[in-house]
Amino acid sequence: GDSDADSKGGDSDGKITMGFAQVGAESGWRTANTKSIQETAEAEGIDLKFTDAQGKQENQIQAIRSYIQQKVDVIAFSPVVETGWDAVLQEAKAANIPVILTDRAVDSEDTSLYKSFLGSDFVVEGERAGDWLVENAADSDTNGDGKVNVVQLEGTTGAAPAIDRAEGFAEKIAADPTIEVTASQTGDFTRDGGKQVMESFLQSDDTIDVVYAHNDDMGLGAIEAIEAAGKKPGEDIKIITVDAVKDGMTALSEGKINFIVECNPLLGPQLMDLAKKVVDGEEVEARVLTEEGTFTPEQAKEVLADRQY
Ligand code: GYE
Repeated sequence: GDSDADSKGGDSDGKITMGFAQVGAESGWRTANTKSIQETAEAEGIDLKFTDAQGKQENQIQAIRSYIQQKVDVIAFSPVVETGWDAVLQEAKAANIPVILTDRAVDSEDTSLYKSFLGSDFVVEGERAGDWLVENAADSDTNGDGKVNVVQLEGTTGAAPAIDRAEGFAEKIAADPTIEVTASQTGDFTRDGGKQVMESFLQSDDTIDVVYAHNDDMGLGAIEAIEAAGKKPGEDIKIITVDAVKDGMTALSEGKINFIVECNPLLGPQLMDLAKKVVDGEEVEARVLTEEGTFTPEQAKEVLADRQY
């Protein structure tokens, strides 16, 4: 057939080709997310072209441009940061290649640049973390000085989950004037980043009651720093994280983390379903939300054995 027919998923083998530009491999969440996408593509007979941008926006843009050149049927990606996507998304639109955002949002005002955004509501996740702290404020004042001093380990600067998890949390803790975020810095969603930032926080402040980490990995890094400083994570310093990957859930069940807000990485099935529909020209929902909950240590113990990731 001509090149037009070839670009519409109607190639000779009838297979849909998807170009997927992943953020990187920064966390347990990301590893599970990648696995879910690759396994589902395989199971659904979708030809997946996959790139890992190693946390760099310019690498993602380059990958998307190469998918456009290769005339894939659909492009999906998880934008490392929110801003700066309009130009490359215009190029995809001009080439008639539908784009699906997964996991993270972009801040483009022109929503015709993508067909759908599949992922969590990160503001709600931050709110759930904040609600827990407000409910457990008295208990979280570990040094009993009447104040709940919180240090925040932020995700990647400019990333939707970092911006939104900070926002939702701040909104909820505003209800209790004893709770205050005394320091906040990025740990880039990595274990090592969380450990290093926590080490410096501990050196400059011995009144820290609570760590709020934007993901499990940074919380796990903070645990290492807290233990190295001779303190007990979960007791001397309470820890709240987001994700609920296996390593996080294990620490939660051991009482080293006190509360985890779930963020589901298993987006593969919903993503492939959306991809088939947009390639077929079907209308899809502009926003597809994933369902998730929260875990206490007791709940973590119950589900840990069956945790897939
Ligand atoms: O929470 C974090 C990962 O975008 C939801 O990215 C994702 C976040 C996740 O690095 O662990």
